Amino acid sequence: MGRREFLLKAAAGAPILALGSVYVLAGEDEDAKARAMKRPDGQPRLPPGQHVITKLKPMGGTPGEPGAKSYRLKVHGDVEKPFTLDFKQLLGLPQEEIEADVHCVTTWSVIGATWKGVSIATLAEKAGVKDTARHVIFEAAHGYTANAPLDEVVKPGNLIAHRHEGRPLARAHGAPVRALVPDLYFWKSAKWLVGIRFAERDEPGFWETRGYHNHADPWKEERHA
Ligand SMILES: Nc1nc2c(c(=O)[nH]1)N[C@H]1C(S)=C(S)[C@@H](COP(=O)(O)O)O[C@H]1N2
Ligand SMILES: [Mo]
Repeated sequence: MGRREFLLKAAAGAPILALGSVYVLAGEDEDAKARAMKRPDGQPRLPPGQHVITKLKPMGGTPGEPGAKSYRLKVHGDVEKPFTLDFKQLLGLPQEEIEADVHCVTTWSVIGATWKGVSIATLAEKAGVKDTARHVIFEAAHGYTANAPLDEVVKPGNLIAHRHEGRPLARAHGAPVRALVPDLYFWKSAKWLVGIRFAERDEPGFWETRGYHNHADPWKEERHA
């Protein structure tokens, strides 16, 4: 397909073939609709500089162990009762199914996908987070980390997710378990999650030490430092 045809199809919202996978560039209509919708906090559903696509793009990274059987999640740091959960124990905690939008710093957004998992607030409560904790460090396979303020992580709508769109999470998207912090750019949502560490001091993570913004609010376009 030539560039012109590609652009015409993209503008018409037709499915296009990109890098071997089919993505629907949902088109300007969908962008305008999502921008006109308001969130409960009054912000537009689609943050500035973003456009809507219909499904997650696999954005890479080095996958962790795929098996649910050997999976362990460590909840530790500035807490009274650190603990480790296997996958079965994670499923034994109260499960939440939510609809959440995600916003990737590369300018795509997915609006209204479903996610299932355990609320990070549930894990924080179980661990007994100390008053001195101010930050959360997500720890993933192969040393990937992402940091975020405690009060923006321990709140409703943030999950340790193991299902997406009614199916187990795909390996490319972090199976068996990833973080989901939808109100910050998606790089904060660590895939192949192995630890949640509560910390007194901030600790900029993988992308935050490579030029990305430490906070990553999509409505403020906190893309780069
Ligand atoms: N462990 C790990 N998690 C990660 C990454 C990574 O490289 N390793 N990349 C991040 C980035 S930059 C993005 S945009 C999202 C992409 O998630 P997706 O591939 O499911 O779309 O995952 C984030 N989580
Ligand atoms: Mo990214």
